[in-house]
Amino acid sequence: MNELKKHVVDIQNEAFALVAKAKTETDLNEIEIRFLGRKSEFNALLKGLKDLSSEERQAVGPLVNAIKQEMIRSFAEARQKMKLASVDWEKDRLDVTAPGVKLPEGHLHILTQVQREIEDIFTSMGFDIASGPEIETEFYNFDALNTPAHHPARDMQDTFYIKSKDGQENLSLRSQTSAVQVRYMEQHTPPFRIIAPGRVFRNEATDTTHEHTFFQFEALMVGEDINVGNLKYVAQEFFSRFFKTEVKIRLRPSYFPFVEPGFEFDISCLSCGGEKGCSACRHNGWLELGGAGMVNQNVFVNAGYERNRYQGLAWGFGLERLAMMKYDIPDIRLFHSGDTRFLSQF
Ligand code: FA5
Repeated sequence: MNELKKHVVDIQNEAFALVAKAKTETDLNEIEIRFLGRKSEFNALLKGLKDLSSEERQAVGPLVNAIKQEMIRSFAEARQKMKLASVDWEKDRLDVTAPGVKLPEGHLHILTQVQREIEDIFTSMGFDIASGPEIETEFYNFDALNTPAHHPARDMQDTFYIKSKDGQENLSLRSQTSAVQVRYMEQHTPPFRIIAPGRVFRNEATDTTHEHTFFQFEALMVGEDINVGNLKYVAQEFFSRFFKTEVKIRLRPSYFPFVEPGFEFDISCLSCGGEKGCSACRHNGWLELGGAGMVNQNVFVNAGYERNRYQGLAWGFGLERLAMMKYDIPDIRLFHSGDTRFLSQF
């Protein structure tokens, strides 16, 4: 029995000696097959254990198994050493000071950027920011704004109506941010100045300048001595800062039921400065921007104010149209297209 033990240890020593001398992985593979392979002497010894008496098996079995594990470990260790020896430390060195790979990152949508810019300019002029719901009652969207059910001006804006569950309220997707006016006035006493940016909806066919879902912002300034001069000044200041160039303002008489007098609002052409006219302004020197006017006294009464106590100015502009002018964007439908080739430019 002792002879068998000695023989197993001899095999182990021989294997270890050869492993120590091995130069390449191929050498190691050969030695491994010779000592631990299916046809190896060691394997035959292992298989032969079952023919021994149980006492003999108990005497040598654990030793043979331990030696097998030792040999397996020594092959793995030798392979690991060879691998480390083959690394070119200079070439494969990790330069921890090298700049990393920049991952693509998201950014604010161009309309959000423009909206924030508008908010910054107005808040720096002392305006607060107000908001109202996108699903609006007919009262705030039309009636309170001096546009009752039978009024022909309702046809100016094609509205998406919504059936309310209880049939009590006539709900619609608001067609203009002017809907915020009376909501705000019911809660506040003049003097105040606010802007109300937000999403509006109109049931209309889309083209390069019309969307069914778009953004507007309303400006509303109410006090005891507000006049059209304030409107012109605030507008001139805003547009010059927004477009970063001196802009002239032109008001043309127009009609909106909630203002009196009412105006269409033009700014001098950004491309030609309004001097000579160009293709951007259809050769007339002016760009049409939105509606404005002095708040109709009926609107104040609907908000609970005393008639003729206050005066106010109001205007409403399309946010996309402003962004299109500033960044020379040819088609309004690009904003909501989700096309990253467009969006990543801003
Ligand atoms: C109004 O919505 C009035 N509430 C504006 C107003 C406010 C007048 C306060 C007086 C006092 P209008 O329907 O013209 O007006 O729209 C105003 C602006 O919204 C337009 O000049 C345009 O810039 C933008 N706009 C209107 N319809 C669309 C549309 N379908 N797609 C994109 N922008 C639009």
